[in-house]
Amino acid sequence: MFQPVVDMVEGRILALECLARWTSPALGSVSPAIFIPTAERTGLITPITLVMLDKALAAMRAWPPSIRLSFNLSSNDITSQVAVLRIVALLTTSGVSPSRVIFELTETALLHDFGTARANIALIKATGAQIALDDFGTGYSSLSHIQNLPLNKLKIDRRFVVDIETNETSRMIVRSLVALCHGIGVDCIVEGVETEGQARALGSLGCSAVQGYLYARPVAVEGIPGLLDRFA
Ligand code: G
Ligand code: G
Ligand code: NA
Ligand code: MN
Repeated sequence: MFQPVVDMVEGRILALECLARWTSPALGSVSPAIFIPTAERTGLITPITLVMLDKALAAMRAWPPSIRLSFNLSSNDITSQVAVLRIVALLTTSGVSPSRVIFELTETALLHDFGTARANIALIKATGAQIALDDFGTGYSSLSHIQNLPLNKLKIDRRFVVDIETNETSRMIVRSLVALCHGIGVDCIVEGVETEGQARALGSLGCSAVQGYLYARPVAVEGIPGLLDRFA
């Protein structure tokens, strides 16, 4: 599935984030919160990553060139040089410009082996692709990651959006992260925007790049033309 990241000021799609979904013949629809960790434990995540990336890069050929692909990598992917070299090979042979691709990493993904992850991030960035730090503010959020990684984007976790209209602490956290991103030249994206009230509050804090059910739920490949029409 694909869910847009939108510029809420300009009302246009900046990127489509690829999200894994699995319908099992035996179990029906299984949440990625279940099958992604299972695939990570069993060594199946990298084959899944590679199949999904191949499909997503193929789907991108039908998108306007201004729309990027945002793609989640798991800890196992980013800490394996073999996996990253395969990712780079797909990127450089896909026929789409690697500069249109953003790889989303979480901080937990970096913790296991930061040195290897950093070297692999350099391999990915050498293709022209971009790096986003996902779910910032959850888990092991560390300013040293912002200091020590060549980030292009920071995605602020939805936990700060839920109560942004009523909780001054959430507002100040978002305001500070927006200022930090602005100061260091990193694009800031706020996740989980569900209501007009939240969007207004975020707008007043200087946020424009957002993602959430207010703008669009994840859609299947077949739904992308309709989505593009809606934002045209
Ligand atoms: O799509 P949803 O919010 O249900 O995803 C649940 C979790 O699974 C999120 O943390 C999301 O980042 C993760 N996830 C979804 N798709 C992928 C994927 O293709 N690869 C990896 N590694 N994680 C994914
Ligand atoms: O970990 P990551 O940020 O990649 O997870 C993205 C997940 O968040 C997707 O599975 C998507 O379904 C979910 N999501 C996207 N927008 C919203 C939203 O507005 N509210 C909530 N609760 N979840 C969202
Ligand atoms: Na993500
Ligand atoms: Mn996220």
